[in-house]
Amino acid sequence: MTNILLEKKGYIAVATINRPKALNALNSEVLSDLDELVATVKADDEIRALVITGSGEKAFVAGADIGEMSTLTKEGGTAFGKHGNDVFRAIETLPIPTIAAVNGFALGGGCELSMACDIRICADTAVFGQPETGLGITPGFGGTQRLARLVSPGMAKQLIYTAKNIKADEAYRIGLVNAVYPLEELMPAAEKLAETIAKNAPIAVRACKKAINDGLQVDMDKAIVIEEKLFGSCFQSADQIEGMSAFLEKRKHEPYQNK
Ligand code: DAK
Repeated sequence: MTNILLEKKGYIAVATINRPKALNALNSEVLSDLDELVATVKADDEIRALVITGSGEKAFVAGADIGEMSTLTKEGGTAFGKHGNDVFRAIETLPIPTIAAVNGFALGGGCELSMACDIRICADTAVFGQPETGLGITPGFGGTQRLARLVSPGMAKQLIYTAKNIKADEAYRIGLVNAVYPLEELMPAAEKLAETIAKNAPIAVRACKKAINDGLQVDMDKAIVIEEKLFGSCFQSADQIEGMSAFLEKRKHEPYQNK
């Protein structure tokens, strides 16, 4: 991958979008690198949680690449939007949990990338926004859909219609991020969170992600059935047997094996 650094640390991995000359803006090459990131993470059974961040101290991702988009035709724009939407959906549906560690500007496609992750935490220097209507376009990588689902529809509409950015404290207030840290504490906090997740039984964690994501798409009667099936699927796994045996034997469970 030309524009993404991937570092494995035990059972977690940290992917850093690394295109500093354009504040990590998403051009077609970065989108293709994200395709490769998804494939790499999916193929590696050792990775139990993924952190996504941006390189440098200024930006997570400052949006889709405006230079590349500026000359697109209608067909080209649709194709670019589809590439972004497909890869963001692939990130959203990765079996393992994902954490966006937002270290600065998360504008347009950057805000959308963070919203394709399961959990967002940010630095106190972070800035979020969907500036697209100010550029003559709509959000194109899922912003109209994910922002309206994550915060209230009214707040999403205000942010998108006004194209106004918000700072970290406001992002926290509206529930867009789970926590705000001083910049230097962001990555340690993100990695600690990922490690905490990675210590739990991976089969169960993945089942929880699927249950929450799939269940949110259907009515409660169907959602509960989704949970029932995923709950059942955990039984007779080595980790379920060990976890429950350890409780009954009043001892700490052995490290979970993802089996
Ligand atoms: N694209 C390309 N280059 C960018 C960029 C971007 N989004 N953001 C920053 N850069 C580049 C700048 O051009 C500059 O390059 P040089 O001039 O040095 O060559 C370099 O990064 C540093 O940026 P600045 O000099 O501007 O740095 P400042 O600190 O002064 O300002 C800023 C930082 C983040 C406030 C500013 O760079 C900024 O406003 N950037 C643009 C933010 C933005 O509007 N982002 C949203 C992009 S729109 C769709 C598909 C996708 C999308 C929509 C539709 N369909 C197909 C339907 C997605 C849209 C977006 O994401």
